Amino acid sequence: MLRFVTTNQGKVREAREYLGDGTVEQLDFDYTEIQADDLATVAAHGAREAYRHIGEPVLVDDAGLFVDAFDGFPGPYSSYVEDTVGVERVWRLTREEDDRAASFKTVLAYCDGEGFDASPEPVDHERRGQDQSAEERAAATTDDQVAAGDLPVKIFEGYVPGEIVAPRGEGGFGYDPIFEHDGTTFAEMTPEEKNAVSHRGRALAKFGEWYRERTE
Ligand code: ITT
Ligand code: NA
Repeated sequence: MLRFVTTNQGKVREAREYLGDGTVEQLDFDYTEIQADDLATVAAHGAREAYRHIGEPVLVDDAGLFVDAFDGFPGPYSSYVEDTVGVERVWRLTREEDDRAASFKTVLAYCDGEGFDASPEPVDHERRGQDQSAEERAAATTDDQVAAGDLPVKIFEGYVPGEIVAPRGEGGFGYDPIFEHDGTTFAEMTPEEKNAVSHRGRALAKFGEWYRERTE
């Protein structure tokens, strides 16, 4: 059984919607979120720690909201900013800007203690995501990768562009009410509708395809 390592029920709902009900179990383990300015480094670290803790296959999901006008802030600090500034005030800050473009990104990090076949070139995650436009970031989120480090960790990324708007909708979680994609906020979508276009849905799609082959 695959353990989805998160304290966030919303993420688990979306993963189940995507991967199927009986395939994932939540592991409510609060791994150490190291201070790093990119999601993949944080997620890979978390996956190793969670795997060492439980000794079974784990999937960690580290996500962030990147506001273009703020050079990608809050990005890897999205959780902290939600708790301190709050979603409503992120909207009010962004409202002052002419450019309200933003994007969501998810990094899934998988670890089962084994190595991986045909590993692609390791990515220098420290350098990624900085000084990049939304287009460049989108282009950078295509391939799965193996993170450098002691225990092998496989990385899958998902990205979705959108715009920050006044809060609308009751569904979803986190920043969903202020994130609009194609005229609809994520909080106005059903979980299936959100998964069909979201950062997490895209990352889960790549992961799911790969994982089914690995476990066949
Ligand atoms: P875990 O680390 O335990 O998985 P978390 O909620 O802290 O749970 P993240 O660090 O990945 O997860 O999330 C960063 C922030 O972004 C946090 O405030 C989330 O609520 C928010 N977030 C993540 N995915 C989101 C999504 O799909 N829609 C809206 N907000 C999201
Ligand atoms: Na977190």
